[in-house]
Amino acid sequence: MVVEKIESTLALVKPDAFDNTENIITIIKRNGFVISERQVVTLSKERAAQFYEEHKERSFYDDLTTFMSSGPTLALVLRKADAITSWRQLMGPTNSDKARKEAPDSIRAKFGTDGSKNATHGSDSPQSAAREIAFFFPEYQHSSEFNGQDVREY
Ligand code: RTP
Ligand code: MG
Repeated sequence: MVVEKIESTLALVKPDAFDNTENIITIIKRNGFVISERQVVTLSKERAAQFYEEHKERSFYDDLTTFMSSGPTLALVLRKADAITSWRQLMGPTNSDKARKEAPDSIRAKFGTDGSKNATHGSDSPQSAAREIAFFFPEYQHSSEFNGQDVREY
């Protein structure tokens, strides 16, 4: 018997795409993800800086944290087999202008603005997913602790 390992990943709908939340959720569900947590939050500049701490030496860090604290963000935990890679694939390239050329069906192509305001975020590894899920949902129980049946679904 093949047992698929269900993964959890953190997705954000960033402030530039917040008005498109319902469209993005429709795409997420159509692609087989289960939304097991959701929360709307407006990040302070400090909290945005903490979330994107890995980029603190980068030239775009100040612009990024200003943007991320400019309005509401929707935080989601998405679950399915291979969720981390699968969600990044669905988002498309980091730069929304590049996404429109290379992956026109992607979420960043459809809803993003440019190279920094790019509609969505997705964790890039199991370690990032664990840290980022805990950042927004400190009580979250990871999939390995579940048989899948107790998970809430939005
Ligand atoms: P994310 O972390 O938001 O899912 O995006 P990513 O992995 O595709 O890209 P990453 O390299 O982690 O960059 C984080 C976010 O910083 C902004 N950015 N701006 N102006 C620029 O050159 C630039 N480069 C990156 C984007 O909002 C990117 O998603
Ligand atoms: Mg990243």
